[in-house]
Amino acid sequence: MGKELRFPPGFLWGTATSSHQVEGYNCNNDWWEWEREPGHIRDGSTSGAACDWWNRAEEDLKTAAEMGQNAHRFSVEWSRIEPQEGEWDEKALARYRRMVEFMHQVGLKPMITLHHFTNPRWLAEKGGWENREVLPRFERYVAKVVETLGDLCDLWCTINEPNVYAYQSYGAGIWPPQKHSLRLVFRVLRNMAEAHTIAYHTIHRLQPEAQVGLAYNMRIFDPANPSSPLDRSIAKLLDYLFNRLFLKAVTEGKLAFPLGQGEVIEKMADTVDFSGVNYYVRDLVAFDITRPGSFFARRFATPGAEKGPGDWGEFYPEGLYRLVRQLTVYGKPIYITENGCPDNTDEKRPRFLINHLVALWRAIQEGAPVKGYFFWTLVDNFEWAEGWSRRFGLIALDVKTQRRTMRYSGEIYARICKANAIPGEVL
Ligand code: GCO
Repeated sequence: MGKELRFPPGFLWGTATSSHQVEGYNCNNDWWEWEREPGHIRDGSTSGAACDWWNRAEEDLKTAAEMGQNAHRFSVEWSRIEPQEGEWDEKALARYRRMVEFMHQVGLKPMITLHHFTNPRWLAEKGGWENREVLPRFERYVAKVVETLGDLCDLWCTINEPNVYAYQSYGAGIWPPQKHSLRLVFRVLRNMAEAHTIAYHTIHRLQPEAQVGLAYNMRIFDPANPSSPLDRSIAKLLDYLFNRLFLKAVTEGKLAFPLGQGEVIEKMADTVDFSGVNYYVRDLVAFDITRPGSFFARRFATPGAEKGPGDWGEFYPEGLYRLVRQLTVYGKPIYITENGCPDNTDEKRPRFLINHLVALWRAIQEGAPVKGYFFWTLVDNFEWAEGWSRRFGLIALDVKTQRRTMRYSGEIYARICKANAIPGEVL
């Protein structure tokens, strides 16, 4: 048994969710239709009622608060509040207001994500994120949300994981609109960087005191053989393309190659008030001449290391320490906007959670300005193309009955949140 590891006073402890994955019956977005076509979702499932959050959010939020959490990250579903272009669903907006009011009632500070992978169908039909017309449309939507909820929230993530969205939807083509073109990946990323910039300024115009950032997915890429210059170069390239290129744009204000040709974009510089990072895994990277389509990279987990199913990657708690240390150079407050693991039986999650928090604690001891941690996720939810086959919750969900069962990892997290520390006996 070790000595307890304390976190700074006022540290935010939460969980993260996203609208389509939890609310249920989001039938006006691009995922809803796509899920129905055979072959798209691994287990043939659909989001359906999801966690029935549209009706049960309060029940789950109450549980989160009882677990000692004091914050919650969630997303607003664009297709719910603007089901047809330019037509607002005031009832849906009022529902979000009630949800956020409830968060305050039970002591959860809200962090709102404005775009988390799904798009209104009308937007997708007009070319979605490929089409620059998305920019004024996103601006109008963001303004509407901030006008409606701004008095209740001052922590905003504009876009969740632009890098993952662009790659899965336009590169790997395993998410709608299922395209395979690197050219489109970079076009979408450019549009997202501009949309982020516009959202940043729109939010600040309406709410000068707001804290605006992104929830940005970062992965550790280490050379499989550190003494091989080729492995090292490929690992560095992936790190640059995936982890740095987009953040460079929104901090330095210019589109470096291959996002652009180095052009400076007006008002894009310094448009993050905090660094939000979603961290899950590491990949070892080896040069592989047979894989030109994957930047000549073969990616795998350290032999013998704990990893997720399929191509999920290696669980590597030290990576959280390393990323937080890297982000410290931006000089902004840091939030871990997501961290978690696919584990249907909860065998690995308790250790995963504790080890990542120990790594985070170490970074904080060394001066990293980390202000909060959001575990992905509270209740098992609809895992995109993996459907219900991969479970991420601290609480297990029986999808048919909507019954919730607290997992052991949930009990551990509750002890940590309540103590604002990792208690010695769990170390
Ligand atoms: C993400 C996603 C979540 C996923 C989680 C597990 O931002 O990557 O926000 O939607 O469910 O990451 O894969």
